[in-house]
Amino acid sequence: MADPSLDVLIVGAGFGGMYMLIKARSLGLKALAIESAPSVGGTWYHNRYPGARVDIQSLEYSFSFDEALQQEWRWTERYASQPELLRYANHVADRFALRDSIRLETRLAGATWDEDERRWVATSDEGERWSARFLVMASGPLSAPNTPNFEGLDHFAGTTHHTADWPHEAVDFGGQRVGVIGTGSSGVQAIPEIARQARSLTVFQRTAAYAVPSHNGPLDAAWEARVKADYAGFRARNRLMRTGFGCELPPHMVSALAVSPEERESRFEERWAYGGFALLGTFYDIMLDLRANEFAAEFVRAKIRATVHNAQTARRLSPTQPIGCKRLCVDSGGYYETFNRSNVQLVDLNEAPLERITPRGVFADGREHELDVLVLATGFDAVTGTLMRTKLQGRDGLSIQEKWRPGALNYLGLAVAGFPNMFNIAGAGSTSAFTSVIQSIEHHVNWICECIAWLDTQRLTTIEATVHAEADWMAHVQAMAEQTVFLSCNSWYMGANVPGKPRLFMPLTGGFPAYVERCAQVATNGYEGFRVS
Ligand code: N01
Repeated sequence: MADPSLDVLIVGAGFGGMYMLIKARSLGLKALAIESAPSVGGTWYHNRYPGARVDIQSLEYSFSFDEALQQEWRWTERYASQPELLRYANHVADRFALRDSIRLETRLAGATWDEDERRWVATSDEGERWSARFLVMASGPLSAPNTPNFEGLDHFAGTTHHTADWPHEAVDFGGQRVGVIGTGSSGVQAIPEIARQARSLTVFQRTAAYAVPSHNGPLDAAWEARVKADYAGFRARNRLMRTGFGCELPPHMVSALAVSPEERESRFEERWAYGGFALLGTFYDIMLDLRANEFAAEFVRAKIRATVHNAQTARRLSPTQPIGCKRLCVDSGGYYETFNRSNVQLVDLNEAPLERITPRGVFADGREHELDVLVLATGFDAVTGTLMRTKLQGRDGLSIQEKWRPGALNYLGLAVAGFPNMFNIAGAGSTSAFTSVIQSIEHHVNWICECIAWLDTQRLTTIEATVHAEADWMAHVQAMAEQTVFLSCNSWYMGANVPGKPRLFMPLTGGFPAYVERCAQVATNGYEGFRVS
């Protein structure tokens, strides 16, 4: 017999799930979070490969909802490492006494909408059952590892690790011949660390990455004190930014096409010296106009040529797609310098495709590269992957797999027509992928909780996005993407990294403030675009 007393079942106990639990409790709702891992922390529990760290500054990539929390937590570095982020997640769980409402090592097997009861009935893979008025999917946009179907992978006689599912015991690369496939954010972070330890490292690259320096180091105490003197104001200024972060160095509202080559260069240099995503804000049109974008792209290519000694390697490491079209990689380990090491070699899979994995290594470039360890830094079945691997059934038996066959249909990034009382955190159709995701999580959870409180006040039991509102929202997401350079490359933003996945641009590019305003309008207008009963 399902427990009838749950108001909210939350799937996931990363930052999204934990904040949802905190807010749901504050409304007096009976909530439970289930988490498949043996720990809270979500992405920061699983992605513990060497070099893993956040690509947004720690003072901005953290919760803002509680003044005491943000004052008392001390980040040690400008960009926090994975172990520190995991400690922070655990601190949040303890500080807000969440653990008794989190069921660890519990995986959602499926959930079905019961129309008669107007509740979700969910089961775990161990056969536990819950019934809940609301189902909140906080399972994370980057939580389903993508393992390409390489011929022979199962027969590799050495050890294989995926960056997104890294072992919890230390991996010793000392004396080992290591291969890394993949040069996105995870590969760019892991490669320098592995190169320092391994006997040899072979990097198999399909698409060259733009990596910008983070200039990471100990967190500047004076900067921390200044931010903490008015943390609420700092957060508020960040919420006005298109990305929800970076208020101390906002985008320069001048076109890259409108300045002299000397000014362009010196402005790029300033941002390069500052580090991180700031480079993309050197001119306002870098992500809007391919000509402006090319100036920024060429600036980074020149840095690659100046760094990498071997001209052919530098050429292979130089990306050709627009910069920022795939997520920019923020480098703390000296990514390009790594290719000057004598124990590192680069294999360009465009010149020499990866044919198969053999028991002894990788067959590419017309020969076998012998390896002891193979690291797959091949990313995620992003945004939809985790839900698509779950048995979710909405109204009239509609499965999420059927619903999302054409792509991740949604309204406001928060709801899906045909799936009443189900909400998504940091899902497709929201701006979360382009923001400091914790700020997006806070916004989504606040919106969801206000919605639940409103339903309760109105004595309503169900809320569901209409097909019409969903279609309009999808058209809006596509129209916004068309105004940018984001459609000019194959990225996980559009599902292009997973063979067979529908190509539909998933995140909203319109900027965080406009998105927040639209969500607020919907609520103010009595949840327009939703059917309530
Ligand atoms: O994954 P990716 P990621 N054969 O998809 C290659 C966040 N993140 O884990 O580009 C050969 O970016 C693939 O090649 P291509 C961040 O949002 C953040 O690195 O598809 N190669 C690519 O090079 C990020 O964007 C941090 O041609 C194959 C790589 O594998 C997101 O997670 C750190 C292949 C995958 O790159 C994903 O990053 C890490 C194949 N069959 C992650 N299939 C921070 O800094 C894939 N590849 C916070």
